[in-house]
Amino acid sequence: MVSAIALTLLSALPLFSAGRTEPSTSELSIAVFVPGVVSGSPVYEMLVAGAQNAVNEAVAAGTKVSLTVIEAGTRQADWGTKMVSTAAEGGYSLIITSNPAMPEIIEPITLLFPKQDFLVFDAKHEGNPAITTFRYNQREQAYISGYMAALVSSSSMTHANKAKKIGLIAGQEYPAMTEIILPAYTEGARAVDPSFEIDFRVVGNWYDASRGSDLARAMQNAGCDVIMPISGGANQGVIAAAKELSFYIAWFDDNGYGKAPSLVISSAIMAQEKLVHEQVAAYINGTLKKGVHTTVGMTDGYIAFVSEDERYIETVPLALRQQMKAMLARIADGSLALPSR
Ligand code: RBF
Repeated sequence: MVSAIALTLLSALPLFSAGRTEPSTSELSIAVFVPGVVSGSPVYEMLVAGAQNAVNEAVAAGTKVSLTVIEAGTRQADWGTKMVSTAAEGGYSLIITSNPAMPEIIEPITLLFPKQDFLVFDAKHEGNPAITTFRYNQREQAYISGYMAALVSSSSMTHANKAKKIGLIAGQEYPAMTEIILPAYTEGARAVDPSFEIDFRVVGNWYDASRGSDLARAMQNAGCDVIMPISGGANQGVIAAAKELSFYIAWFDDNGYGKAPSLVISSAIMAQEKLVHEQVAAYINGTLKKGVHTTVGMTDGYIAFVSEDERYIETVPLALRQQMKAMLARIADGSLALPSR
């Protein structure tokens, strides 16, 4: 039995059922299945917020729709059974989730519950009418991160060293990481200077902040002056190490300039909150295009670099910001094409 956890950060409590809801037949009931924990993971915080916003809006407009958030926890071996129980409850017209591993977990479940619709973000899957997927062009997202990281690492900024070396800490090794994010981060850095080396390390889970901190320390010791953490709750440990040892952070997924002021040198964001909001609203209105995959990116506004933030302007010198701006303009005008692999 899956437990639904009430997240206190969500304000519209009447819309958020802490336990199992028994919707009337005229009522839409939507579940957000979080494969992990929400707190500390930008992708999941945006997932929940986007769904909540869409439901709030629909309710304000008089539509009967409820939202349940289910945190499946960090034991990934349990996600399949937890997803089966969520579908077996039968009360949810739509189950929403997010991460590249979910379609494979859901695929066999669609055979058991053929009427159940699934909407999966940050994932790609085709050919199953019950599974709708959206992913972001993470080649663009990671390229712009690597570019800014290398600009800072090559600069005369206070905490930059002479080594042409930057780091990336991942929660786990998974195909989107090893085939898209890491290669594109490297590609972006080497566009600044081909001699850049990337120190890539893996936490082994998405929550161990003390291991995140240990890895970051070892990496700084090995010459990394900029580190990009993509490790969920373990990111906290990387930030703590950055504050203590003074190295720079390249933030990924949402705006992270507030995480460690004067040390966070970039925020390469995916507009997951906006996309989830739009697609859940489309589902509620009956206009969601089901059973198809869509990739969104920079030209349509779902990948962006946050440059209009005072903390970025104060931290990163003008000359570097101008180089970054010129590179972003080349992506925008099509002269630098970074199609997702
Ligand atoms: N990202 C997080 O921030 N928190 C997580 O708990 C998390 N769990 C993941 C579990 C699996 C199996 C996979 C494949 C990815 C996970 N991610 C997680 C990474 C996330 O999907 C995405 O790749 C990164 O946030 C970069 O955009």
